[in-house]
This record gives sequence, structure tokens and C-alpha cells, in this order.
Amino acid sequence: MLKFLGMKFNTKAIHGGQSLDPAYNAVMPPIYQTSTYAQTTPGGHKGYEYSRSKNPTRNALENAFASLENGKYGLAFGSGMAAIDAILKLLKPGDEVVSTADLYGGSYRLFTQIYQHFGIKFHFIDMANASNVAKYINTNTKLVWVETPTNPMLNIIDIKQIASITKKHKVLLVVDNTFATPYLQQPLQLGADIIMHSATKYLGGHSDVVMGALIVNDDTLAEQLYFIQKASGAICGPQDSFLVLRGIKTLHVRMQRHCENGKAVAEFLANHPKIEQVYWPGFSSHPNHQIAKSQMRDFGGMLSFSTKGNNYNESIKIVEKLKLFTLAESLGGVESLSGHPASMTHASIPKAEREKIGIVDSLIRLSVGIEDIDDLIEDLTQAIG
Ligand code: P1T
Repeated sequence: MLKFLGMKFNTKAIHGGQSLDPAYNAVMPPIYQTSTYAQTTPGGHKGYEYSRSKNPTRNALENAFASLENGKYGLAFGSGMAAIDAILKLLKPGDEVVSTADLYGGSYRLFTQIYQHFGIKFHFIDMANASNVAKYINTNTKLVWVETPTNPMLNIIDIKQIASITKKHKVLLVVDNTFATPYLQQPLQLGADIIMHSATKYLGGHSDVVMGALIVNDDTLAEQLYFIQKASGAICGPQDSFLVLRGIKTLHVRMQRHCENGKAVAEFLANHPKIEQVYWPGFSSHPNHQIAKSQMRDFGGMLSFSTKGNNYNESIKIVEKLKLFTLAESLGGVESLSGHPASMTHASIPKAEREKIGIVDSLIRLSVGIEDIDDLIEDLTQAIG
């Protein structure tokens, strides 16, 4: 394995955790499309017994995940939700979780409609002021769930400050790093215990795979999660592992352009007379801009906005008229996407809860891709009118 001290991020994206394939020195890991491995005597061959437990293509990807996040262990799952599900299986009935109120609707749905039924209690709170978290921690609290930037409001949460609270109370801190990616923010370095990704998004980068990832440093925690991965079996296949590994090799180049285009689109919308508000952490007026500046390298390619007077019909007209920004679930691919969180990604959050955190019916979310910025602005101009 290529291991030298101080490998920079851009080099890690291409080489991190990788070694030449032992069979033919293949530069890219082959797609080991096999469920099982011949054993000369019971006990497996070079540690490989059955692909639910271990697969060489998946291992290459898991090593890349660990390397990118400066972590010791990486684990790949069949979706981001499967990765979240594996974390929640560390808990038992009676345990409590403190989570940011503003988060991906699917995470909220898994927490409230599945794990709450197994006796786990969730507190959804505003973490803009990190010290708020301490008020909700008691002897049953096992986990603090942070998404930053949040989906879809682009709120920023101070990871370092929350880590100082979770460490004091011996509670695990999980950071969903999907929006930022390790290019922009590295939560283990800021004190998180577990990093979670929907690798479907920027890590894969091409809207052709659904996948999840976890990265940890602690040996015991890694052992527990590997056990859950194997025992519950929500793994990803070798073909998808290959695709995400290939996507990761251009992560740094794509992210740089996502950030440039995201900034240009945010500024265009902020100056548009038909737009009420633009949510993007790069604005100095963003409530947690200073934290974003200190914990992120740049501000990313995700943003949300509302139309003047919070006009639902106006917003729907815009997403229907957009041509380059395809109306679709998901984000983080090379192509630009638009979404209507209230009826799409966040529909499983009750309307009253949704509106409390700012997901009004006129809110539009954009995943700004890496097309030519002039074409993206032209598309927005014709759609907004
Ligand atoms: O879709 P999946 O790979 O299972 O990942 C779930 C998930 C977890 N965390 C965050 C922050 C996410 O944004 C997602 C998935 N999000 C979308 C599909 C979306 O359009 O927002």
C-alpha cells in the first residue's frame, strides 16, 4: 500500500489506501464479482471467506474512505441509510439520541418511524448554538447526531464545540459529512467519533450509484461496526464499489468547481428581485458564516432559496421551467439538480415541524453541478423570469 507521510488531499483522492492488485499489478482494483472464495482448509483464503464479510474491491474502496477522512477504518454500505442504520444498531432500548432538528428527511424518518418503535428516544434540537446540546444530555444519552451543512437549510454546526461536550459526557458524536465531503471538512480531526456519508452524492459524484460510508478511528468502535456490517449484511456490491472508487479519484477537482459555481449561483440569486432569501454558508450574513469559515475549506455547491412572498406556485413554476437543473431527488453529481424539499426529500417530516426549521413550501434546493457557469445562470434567468 502506498504509505508516505504527509500525502496531500489531492494525492490521497487518487492513491489513498490503494495498492496494486496482487494478481496482475492492475492499477485499478479489479471488480471481484464473486460471492465466495475457495478454501484449501476451513478458515478462508487470505482472510476472504464470503463477500458479505469481505470483498477485495470493497476493501479497496473502504481503504480509500479511511484515507480521505484521515481515519483508521472505512466501511461501505448499500446506501447512506444502511450506514445510518448500522450506527443506530450500536444502541439498545432506553438509549437516547440528540439530533439536529434540521436534517435529511430520510434520517428523520428512520429515527422516528423505525428506531423510536424499538424504544430509542430522539431529541431534535437547534444546534446553531452548540452549548444547547448539553441541556439534552442525560445518563441515557449515547449519541449526538450532527449534519453540517444541514440538508436543506445549509445551517452550520460547530463540530469542535459539540465534540468538547460529547467527550465530557462520554457520548458518541456522529457527523453526517455528505454535503461537505472530506475535501471541505474532516470531522474526525475536529473531534467526531464517526463520520457518515451518503456516498451516492459527491463521493460517487456521477449519479450512478447508491452507497453509504462510515469512517472511524477507535479500534473497538470499528470492531462493533464491522460486526454489524457483516451480521446485518447491508453491504454494497463490487461493481458499485469500483464506480465510487473511480468517482473519488476526481473528488478534489469536482469539488473545486462545485464551490466556484455554487458561489456564482448564490450571488446571482441573492441579487435577483424575485428571490426572497438565499441559504448559502458563504455569505458573510449567514448566521454561522464564521464557523463555516473556520471548519470548512470552502462553502460547497449546495444552496436553497425561497421566492418573494414565499410563493409556492412561483417556486413550482421555476423548478418546472429549469432545463439544465433537472428536477430530481439527490445531489452531488456532476450535473445540476433542483429539488422541492417540502414535497420531495423532506416530505416525511410533518409540515409543522418542517416549517419550524425553515422548510417552507416555496423553498427550492439546488445542487450546483460543474457545467459552464454561464449556461447555469442563463437557465436560472429564463426559469425565474
Ligand atoms: O440516499 P442514501 O444514499 O441512502 O443517503 C441518505 C442520506 C443521508 N444523509 C444525507 C445528508 C443525505 O442527503 C442523504 C440522501 N439525500 C437525498 C437523497 C437528497 O436528495 O437529499
